[in-house]
Amino acid sequence: MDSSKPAKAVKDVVEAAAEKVAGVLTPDVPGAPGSAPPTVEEPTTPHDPLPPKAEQGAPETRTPTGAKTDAPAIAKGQQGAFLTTSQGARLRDTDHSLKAGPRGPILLQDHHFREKITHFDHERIPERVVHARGAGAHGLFTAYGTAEKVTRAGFLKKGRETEVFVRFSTVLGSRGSADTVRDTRGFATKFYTDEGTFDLVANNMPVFFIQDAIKFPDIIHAAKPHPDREIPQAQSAHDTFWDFVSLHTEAQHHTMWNMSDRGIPRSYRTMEGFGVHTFRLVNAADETVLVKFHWKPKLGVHSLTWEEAQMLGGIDPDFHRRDLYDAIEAGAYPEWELGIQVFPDTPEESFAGIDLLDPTKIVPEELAPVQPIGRLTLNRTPRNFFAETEQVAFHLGHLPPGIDVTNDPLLQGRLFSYVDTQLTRLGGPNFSQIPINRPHAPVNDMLRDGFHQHAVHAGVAPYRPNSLDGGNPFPAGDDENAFVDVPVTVAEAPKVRANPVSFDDHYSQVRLFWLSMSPVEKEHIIRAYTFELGKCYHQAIKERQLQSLANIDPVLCAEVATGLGLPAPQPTVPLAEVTPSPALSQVGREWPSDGRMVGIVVDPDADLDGVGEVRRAVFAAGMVPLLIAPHGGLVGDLPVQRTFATGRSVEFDVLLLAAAPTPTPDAIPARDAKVGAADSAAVDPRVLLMVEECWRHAKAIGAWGGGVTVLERAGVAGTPGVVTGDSGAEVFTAVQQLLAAHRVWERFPASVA
Ligand code: HDE
Repeated sequence: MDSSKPAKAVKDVVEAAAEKVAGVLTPDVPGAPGSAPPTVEEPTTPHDPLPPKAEQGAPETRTPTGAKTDAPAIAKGQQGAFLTTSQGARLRDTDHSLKAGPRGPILLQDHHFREKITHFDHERIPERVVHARGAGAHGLFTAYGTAEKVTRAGFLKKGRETEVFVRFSTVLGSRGSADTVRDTRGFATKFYTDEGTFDLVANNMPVFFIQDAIKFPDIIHAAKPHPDREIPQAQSAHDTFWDFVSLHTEAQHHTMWNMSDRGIPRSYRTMEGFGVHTFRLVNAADETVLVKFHWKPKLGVHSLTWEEAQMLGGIDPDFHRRDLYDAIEAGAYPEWELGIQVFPDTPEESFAGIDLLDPTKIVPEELAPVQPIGRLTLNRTPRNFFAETEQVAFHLGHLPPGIDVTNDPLLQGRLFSYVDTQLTRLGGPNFSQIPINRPHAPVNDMLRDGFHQHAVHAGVAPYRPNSLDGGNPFPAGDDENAFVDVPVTVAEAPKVRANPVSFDDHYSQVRLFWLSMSPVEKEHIIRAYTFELGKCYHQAIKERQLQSLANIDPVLCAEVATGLGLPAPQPTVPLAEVTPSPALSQVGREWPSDGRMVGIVVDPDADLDGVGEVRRAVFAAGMVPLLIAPHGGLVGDLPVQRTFATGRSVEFDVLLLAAAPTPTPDAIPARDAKVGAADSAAVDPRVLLMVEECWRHAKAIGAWGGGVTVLERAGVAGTPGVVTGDSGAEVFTAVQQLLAAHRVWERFPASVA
């Protein structure tokens, strides 16, 4: 290769690769669009629509009243080989409007033009007022039967399988915002049970900013972009957010969770989920217990580093949804166990001194263990994002017999809000008839008409009592599995706008969370507060928040104050005596590594047999190998997924180096911003950058053969979590063991205890 003439050299390489590749290369890693590889020429022979991709699901074909139909799911979208109008008339041409001559104006009579443009003009619906950015997937919930004693809900009986749809989301950003911002994540699950739909509308954090739903517009207005400039998008690092949470100190607990690594999850697959509120379960004997719902991910709880999250915002703003869909496509089905913490249903509605109606408090798992009651597996991606993920409508009032609500004032307000919001977002009261929302239980309500009515109701008497429709529908009797409104006694009390006194403690559990963190997690929290407050303009707001930090912990406060260049205040309330909860920490254990991304740097001089072997081992371990090479196409017989120009370290969980590629002709500053001015005589600077970033982000790195030279050039050889070996297989095994701990934390000894 003549590197003195880069443009020509690149052309030669590309032509040689293209010749070799023609007709051979089909993607063997997840993510390629379409269910069949396209031809270069435009297909012109009419045929039926292609089948969906193998891993794609869709809502079951049910009628608006919940009955199963035999219609093939694909026919719900489109059918037949020919282009038609919305009324099914075949069309000859959709590329030219009907005009008065080739140079004349469009005729009003062009009904195809008008239909096409009018429909397009109305394609958008309002995004969700919160949780606008989300990604959904279909799956299956299998009950263990362990909850049978405490609830009569049929879907929780041993061995029952229930179809589900789950939507994960961020809270603050608009629909097109980045996935990896620091924020709370939504984790909403629709269980299509045969006794009525159950929606568990959860978050990845177990507490909330406010104790009363009437404050929801306040916290959201404070956290969303400023109303004048509409910045910043999808983040809490701004004055109005910190203004509110520092004045409204019941928000401090949730804020600490956001500042912790939980605010930047590695993946939806590595998030816990929490119902937040306490619910009431009722069994067949009408006995009740209070419970909190938890989702526990099979892969453990893991997060990004802050720098990774920021880089991903630019390099792959769809990182979390891509990760979810790629994992399902690769067969690494995401799994969670559903668990409950169970508390006696006493008149005080408290446990171990913790008020169970206060949504700013947790009950540590060490005091009330989470008891597993079933397993969720996500195994199908949506076929159509809008129809499924956008149109799904969750509501806390979607409850089957056996699950009831409590008087948590946040939960009570949510019971109103979730139907109300769909009326605008989904254009009317019939949103439960949209395919993704159709129940899988027989529906016989007396709701009629309204925009977008899909049911064709029979009869003349949608009222009760009636005799004209033979009395139908009938109320279910005691033995006919009706929903139970548990007749809870409400204590005699004046009608007031006030909270219980027990809600007044705003700091003790924040301290509990802080003291439960490992040193490295504490450092991340300090850095997050320092960054976020550092982005605020007003000193009064920083000082006010420092006062809250002083009431939580003096070390935390002092470290953040130093970063802000402000004095650390003294606490205004006594520091709480608390027992840490080790279950809150994310580090220190080992987890499976399914669906992780393994980047492998290769070039034509690499040990390609060894690389082929490693690729097979990575696939066999349920992970995805991505070959990173000087150019696209093939290296040897191996297909390349990333080039030095397109790949970036943040896409990979571990990096393997099988070669020390010399700078390729496109490694010139004018072409590639990643090149920089580094001395890149020996190794391509973009490969060095990849190694440096992986090292900084505490990722495992492995090398064999020529790859060992890269480690030496990057100055990381022999450091913790950097392994070398005689063969790719040996190196991959060692790296896989490191991956079990998620990151090589010992690379960064923490400075706080
Ligand atoms: Fe929500 N929330 N929320 N929320 N929430 C919505 O409903 C609301 C709260 C949560 O993927 C909205 O359909 C109020 C807690 C998730 O479609 C809206 C209050 C928790 C999602 C609404 C809360 C959540 C929403 C907006 C304070 C965790 C996304 C669009 C009392 C337990 C669901 C919509 C999806 C969505 C209201 C607080 C979780 C406006 C009034 C606490 C996961 O109705």
